[in-house]
Amino acid sequence: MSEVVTYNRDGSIGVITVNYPPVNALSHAVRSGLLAALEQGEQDADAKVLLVVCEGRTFIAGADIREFGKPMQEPGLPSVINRIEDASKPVVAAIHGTALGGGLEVALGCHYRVALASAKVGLPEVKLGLLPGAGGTQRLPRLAGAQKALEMITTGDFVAAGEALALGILDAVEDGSDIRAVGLAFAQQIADAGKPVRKVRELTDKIDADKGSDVFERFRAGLQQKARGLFAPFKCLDAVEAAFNLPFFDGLKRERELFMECMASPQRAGLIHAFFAEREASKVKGLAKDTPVRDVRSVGIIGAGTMGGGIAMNFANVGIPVILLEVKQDALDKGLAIIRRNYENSAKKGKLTQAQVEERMALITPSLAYEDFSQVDLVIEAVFENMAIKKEIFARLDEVCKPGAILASNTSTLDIDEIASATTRPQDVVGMHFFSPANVMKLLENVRGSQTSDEVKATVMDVAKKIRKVGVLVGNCYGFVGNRMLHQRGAEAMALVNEGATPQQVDKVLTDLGYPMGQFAMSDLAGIDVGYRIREERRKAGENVPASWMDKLAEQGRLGQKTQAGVYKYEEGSRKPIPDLEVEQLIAAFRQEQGITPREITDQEILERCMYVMINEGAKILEEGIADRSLDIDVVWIFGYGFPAYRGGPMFWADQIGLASILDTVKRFHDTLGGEQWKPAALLEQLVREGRKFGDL
Ligand code: 3H9
Repeated sequence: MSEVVTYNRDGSIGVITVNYPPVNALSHAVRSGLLAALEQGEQDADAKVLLVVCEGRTFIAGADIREFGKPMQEPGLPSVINRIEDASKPVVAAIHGTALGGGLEVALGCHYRVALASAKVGLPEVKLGLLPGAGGTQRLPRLAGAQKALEMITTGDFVAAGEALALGILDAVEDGSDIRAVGLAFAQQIADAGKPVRKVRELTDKIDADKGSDVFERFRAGLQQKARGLFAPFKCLDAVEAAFNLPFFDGLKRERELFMECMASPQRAGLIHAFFAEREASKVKGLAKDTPVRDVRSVGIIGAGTMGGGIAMNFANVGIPVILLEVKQDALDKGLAIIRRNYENSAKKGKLTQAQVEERMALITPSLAYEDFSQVDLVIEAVFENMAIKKEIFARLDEVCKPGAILASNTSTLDIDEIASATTRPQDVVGMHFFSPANVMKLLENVRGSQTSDEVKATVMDVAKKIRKVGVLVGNCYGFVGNRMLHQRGAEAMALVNEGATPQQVDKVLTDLGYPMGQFAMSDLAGIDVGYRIREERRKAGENVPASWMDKLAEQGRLGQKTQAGVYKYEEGSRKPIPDLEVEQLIAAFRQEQGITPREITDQEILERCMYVMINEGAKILEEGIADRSLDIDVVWIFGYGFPAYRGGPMFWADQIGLASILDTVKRFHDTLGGEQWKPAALLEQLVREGRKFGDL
């Protein structure tokens, strides 16, 4: 008998227990163990009903993703599930935690399903570029109907046990926490009532009801909008439709074909890389697993602007009290009003109750006095990018904060060590770089200074988890990982416009690649004044930052979306960028002033210049140890800048394109355009020489 799946009997119930931490994924050992245990249960004459239950934190959370890409070992999951469905005695699945993907498919192969009220079920394969490939697309519609099955399978969203019960996916939901006891009691009821095996594949009501309905066409039209550029959601739709047009086993065959198409798609590879990269990023290289983590029970935030307010919401959302500090009462009032408006908007959309809005607001205490920070565990400074002001603030924090408080800056570019030098406790100073809008964007780029202690590094990574962000720890340099690469892309995008491209042409190339918005639409969202201030700071510091037409926009008060005019113009209440003739004229005048004759620029050149300059910079970032691994860079870009997860992140994307061809192009731009940014990174040259990839590092 397999060690990960065991069989034993409890009275008249034959219990099949899966124990394969951390999430009972359906590895080869689990699949063959399930088959063996099932056979044992069938042969056990005293077992009237069989029960499938899991040890640990969850029911089976899916196929074992780590086995993807390796040769498949028999038995395959679809045949294991068919075998369960064909069992001679009723089989009950008892679900706790999350029954996901292949896990839910196993449960659908069982004849009855009971779950704890806290459980969730879902078919999230689409998020990995796949579709449920073990009967999920054929069985779920037979229980939940076309509409709900399509929603669940094309979005991958989970459904709570209560809703799953109402949809017919589950047969019973019980309170409590002991899944084995709940499962045994339910299985006993089935045995006592003498209920027969009930095969989901033989249920026809919902199939007959939705046959020929227009739901598939509606979904297809919706996906053209919502799933632009994605492969798997459309295949999911085709597979579910097959459940309505084909007999069950032909539908299974069709599902298999479509599953294999998804398996072979580069999007699947990108999404699975992104899945593991997100989890790996939380394990900081060189930081011992048992590094102590400080308790963060209260937070002070300096600055109630867009950033500070958004950051405050993150903490209030998870019940951590915040003191929000401003210098002037009206700025404080304005900041709080914006936070309230954001919460009220969520309430209007039904995402929060009014009571929750009030609870969260009550967790945010306004303040005008630094002394109020004397007992907080963490302070995050979120004022604008000015080193002198930040140093003044940190010196003040050093005076008022208790020993052991973590002093963090939300700076997006400035030197953490210089900020830390204003205090007597550089070991407690760290960067915590949130991304705009801070209450929405998932990334938290934590920046270690040269003296930041391990305990502080571990704590800020832990804080990221607590506030449901994806934390990445990076080194200290201008712009860290994200903005340092963005800065190169931005400069290149600006140069392309100087040379003859339009902002909308540049942006379209980037959105065609899969970014949700282009470089210039993003500048408008962040505020043109942000980049302008940074350039001005650098000029003041004596750096040679060339003049730009975007400086002129800022000087004219065209600050982006907030003034309804930036690189684009915006209609009242709309975020849709509209190309603006005035800006075209301003750009034309700038070119003339600079003596530039515009030329035709191809989309391919835009793609290569915007992306390869980032890759080359990414290689330098790795070389310098600012990022520990290429996956850290990928995570920064996916969660902070909307880089399409299905391309796996910029460094993974580069590996797919081939580093040799990227290096050739970088060298060509170095020869023709010049500039430090096009100087090939030594690491890139080395990897090409050795025939290796970023992912091999
Ligand atoms: C599928 O089922 C295909 C079938 O339809 C057809 C087949 C023919 N495999 O997220 P966490 C690891 S596709 C292997 O930090 P949480 C994860 O890497 C699959 N490993 O915990 C991590 O490892 P480590 C459909 C997996 O509590 C550890 O478990 N299923 C898998 O925040 C803990 O994970 C999915 O897409 C896996 N399937 O969240 C579900 N899942 O400790 C994907 C997790 O070494 N998983 N690991 O870093 C999830 O959504 C979350 O992991 C879950 C737990 C909600 C389960």
